[in-house]
Amino acid sequence: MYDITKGYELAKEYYAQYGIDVDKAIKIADSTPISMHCWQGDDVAGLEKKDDAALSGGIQTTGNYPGKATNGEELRKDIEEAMKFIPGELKLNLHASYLEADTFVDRDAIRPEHFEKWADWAVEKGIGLDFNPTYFSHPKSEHGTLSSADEEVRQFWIRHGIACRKIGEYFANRTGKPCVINHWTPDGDKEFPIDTIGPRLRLKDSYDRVFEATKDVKGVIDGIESKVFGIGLESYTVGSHEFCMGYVMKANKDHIIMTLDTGHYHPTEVVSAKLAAIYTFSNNVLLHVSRPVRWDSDHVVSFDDETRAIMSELVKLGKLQDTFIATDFFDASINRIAAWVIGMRNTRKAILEALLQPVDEMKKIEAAGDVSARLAFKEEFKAAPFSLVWDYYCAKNNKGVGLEWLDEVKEYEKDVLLKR
Ligand code: RNT
Ligand code: ZN
Repeated sequence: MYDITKGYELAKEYYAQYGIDVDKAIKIADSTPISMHCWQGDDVAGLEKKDDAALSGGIQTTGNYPGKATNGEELRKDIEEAMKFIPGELKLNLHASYLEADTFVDRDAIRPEHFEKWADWAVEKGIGLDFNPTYFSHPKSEHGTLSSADEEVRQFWIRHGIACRKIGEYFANRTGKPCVINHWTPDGDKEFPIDTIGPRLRLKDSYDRVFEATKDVKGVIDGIESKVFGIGLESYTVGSHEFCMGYVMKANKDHIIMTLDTGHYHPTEVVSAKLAAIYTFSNNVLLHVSRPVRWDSDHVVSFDDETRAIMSELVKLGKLQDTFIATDFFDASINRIAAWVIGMRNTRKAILEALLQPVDEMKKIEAAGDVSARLAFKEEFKAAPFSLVWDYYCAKNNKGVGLEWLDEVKEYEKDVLLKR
């Protein structure tokens, strides 16, 4: 290993030339919560006691890497293993399908007690919990959920949404941290339907009912996640971007916000370019950081241009603290703990890098109309000695420098995962 402190001192000097305070950037990056999704650990299978556990709703995990978690204990153990190598403030993001009960409990009957083990675990770790209703992988979700024309089915899912908000409140009370709930429905159609507004009016009414019935719930924030299309539902999505944005803006409630998933737009559309428009009208945004490869493939988050552009935009907007950052990917073709570690580290890396630019100065340059200097500044920091700061940060937090984590995860694979 090279001399990390020496590298850090040098990087500090480099950034100081531009008036950038590296230690301050580290502090902010470190305290920005990232909500790690539990579902990377078992390919979105969940822990419900039912025979038919097939993933549905137009999302898909591909790959058959051995060793996935098959119960709550294993999943928590795997999450703990990943956490050894993920620096910074964390939350855990659970789906309703990760309940733990001795017998099958249907989605409209879930209660806080079914999540007690998760809450105990989070309290012990000192981390917050976020939550998601599971409006998919269920016999009643095959022809629409909250937008279903079958009133019985629609009411079932409304009850599920209501139950989830109460569980969110329980999490907030147990952990002392707000619980961010993400509402995503897969509802859509393989062919373009004749009636395109009926399902949307029903989805709107369903959300209204969920929120009305739980209006006294405290400590919960609700993201409404839009999508362009799902597999098998290619032609029409009820919860489109326009629908969700319309719902959030019309609701005009502080706790109802937009969820932007980086894989949920047309291939040339980017989330980084949408943030400012939404922040013109909203105080918060929920982000699902993912990596779409040609479609919403949910590859492991990469330290790529778009992830960096999103974090950079949040810093420039001054909205890093107002944005709930969550990850959402599921790769079954590699070691699942490696997937978490790589994706989470990349997300944190992009946050730290974004904080190492002279934003105030760049704003001044732009306001003065110096467009040449603006471009020069934008380009200059792309090759800055950022990795020296990142390595120092990981070392200081004892989370493994460089690829140090890899050997340990491989050991864990040999000792634990392959024995399952
Ligand atoms: C699906 C959405 C949604 C899910 C999770 C499992 O396209 O992105 O957020 O990935 O709820
Ligand atoms: Zn998502």
